[in-house]
Amino acid sequence: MMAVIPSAEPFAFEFDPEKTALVVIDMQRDFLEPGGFGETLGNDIAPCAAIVPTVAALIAAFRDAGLPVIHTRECHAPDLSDCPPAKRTRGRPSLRIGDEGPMGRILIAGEPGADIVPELYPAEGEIVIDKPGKGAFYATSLPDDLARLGIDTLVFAGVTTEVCVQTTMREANDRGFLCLLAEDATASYFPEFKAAALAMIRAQGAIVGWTAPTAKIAEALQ
Ligand code: TIU
Repeated sequence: MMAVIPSAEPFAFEFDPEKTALVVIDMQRDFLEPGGFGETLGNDIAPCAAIVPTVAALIAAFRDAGLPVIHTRECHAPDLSDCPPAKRTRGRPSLRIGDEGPMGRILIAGEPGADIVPELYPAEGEIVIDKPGKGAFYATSLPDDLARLGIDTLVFAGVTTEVCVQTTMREANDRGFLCLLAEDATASYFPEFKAAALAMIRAQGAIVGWTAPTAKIAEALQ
């Protein structure tokens, strides 16, 4: 049976919950806690850390509805074989990808900092996608996982809105998925970039997708 979120922007979002999955992007200690990758880049982590309870509520709504929750982590192999030098050498961070930080090596798979924050930890059996890029479709099993599950609609949450969330949403949109962003379950280190990303996603008649608050998404899943 189809569900609808009448107040979604830019217009009502109609979807089939049976074919819908939640994708929680990169809610890792490296982006949300002091001493992680996000902070080493010079960012204030507060706006991103603040959405944890809202993301938890959205995850609970999907679990309660028996729908798939997929988690992603931006991270690299310990030997950095999947980290392009152009990514590692970018800018002037206080610590680079692979360097030893307070939560282990920055953005390296298996290190404490690269793992998902305890409040949002994946449940047994939920898919966790480790991705070397900003988008979750590049060099991962996500396309195959979604095909196997018969998914045609994706709800997005996580950080950061204009980097990994928007990149993944655009990848999904180009692959034919209906895309909805939970506007209060996503954040950026730059509030003005979050606002701009939401606006550009839903502009031109949902050129990339729709946005709606977590409470309205949860209501539609009941
Ligand atoms: N720096 C920043 O805004 N984001 C990232 O590097 N990765 C994600 O968005 N996950």
